[in-house]
Amino acid sequence: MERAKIVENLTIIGALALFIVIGWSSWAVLNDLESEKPADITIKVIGRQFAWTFVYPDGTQSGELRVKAGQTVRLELTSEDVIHSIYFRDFGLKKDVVPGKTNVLYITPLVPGQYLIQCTEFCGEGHYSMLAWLVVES
Ligand SMILES: [Cu+2]
Repeated sequence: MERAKIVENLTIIGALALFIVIGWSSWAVLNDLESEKPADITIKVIGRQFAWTFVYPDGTQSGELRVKAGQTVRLELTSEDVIHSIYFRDFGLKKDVVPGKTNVLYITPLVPGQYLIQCTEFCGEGHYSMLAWLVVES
């Protein structure tokens, strides 16, 4: 076999191996993100133009998400109107909030403080104002 053909075959095999490694590791991360996990508290999150509402297990509602540091929080995300997307910038977490569907997102904030929650799906004229705070208490 001539040298060019050997290089060509090695390139194809190398690229294929690289795609398999990237695909496998991506699948593992995605599977971990999407799987059900034990949580300390479940909070319902309702998105609507142009505000977030957080509903706690005792039925109280708030415009801010208040949790304890170290708690694993299961967020059940629904929308009352259009598609929104909740984004915890400081945690690098984002999930679509879709009408008629319940998406789940887990967060475990460890450091007390205030963190911005944003909508990152253009949802209308007031999209820019669809902000809330995650308050992590010690
Ligand atoms: Cu929105």
